[in-house]
Amino acid sequence: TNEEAAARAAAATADTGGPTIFDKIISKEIPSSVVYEDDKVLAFRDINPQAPVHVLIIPKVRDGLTGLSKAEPRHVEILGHLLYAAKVVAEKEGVANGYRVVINNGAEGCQSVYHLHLHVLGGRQMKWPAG
Ligand code: IU
Repeated sequence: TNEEAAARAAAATADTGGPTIFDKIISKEIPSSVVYEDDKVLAFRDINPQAPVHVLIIPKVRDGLTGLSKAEPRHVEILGHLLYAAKVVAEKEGVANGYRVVINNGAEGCQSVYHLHLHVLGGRQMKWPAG
């Protein structure tokens, strides 16, 4: 199934601390559909959307934040900034009535890109529990 394939893909990747595709998205070397941007964060449409609205929000400077599990006290400000940006993005995308914010962490959490990112999903009825 797609679900199993996604889980396998995530498990096959590891947190090497090396550059990721998101560096090229930040530098605009790889084009993306930007929905929000400020000095600290970039929000762009997921290339493989799982809902009518599926936006990723990332810090422009990774600073060791390959994933949430690497968070240190110095990251508290950017973590709050990312979460606030999720609210702004949801409003901009017209889904403020209902949406989901997700952080996949680590292989078992289905993380596939090791540059911290929030998923903002909306535009359809979400299910609980998440898969
Ligand atoms: P994950 O939480 O690490 O699994 O999420 C990574 C997301 O990045 C996933 O939803 C991909 O579809 C998405 N993505 C992207 O938008 N553009 C890309 O070039 C690549 C992945 I590679």
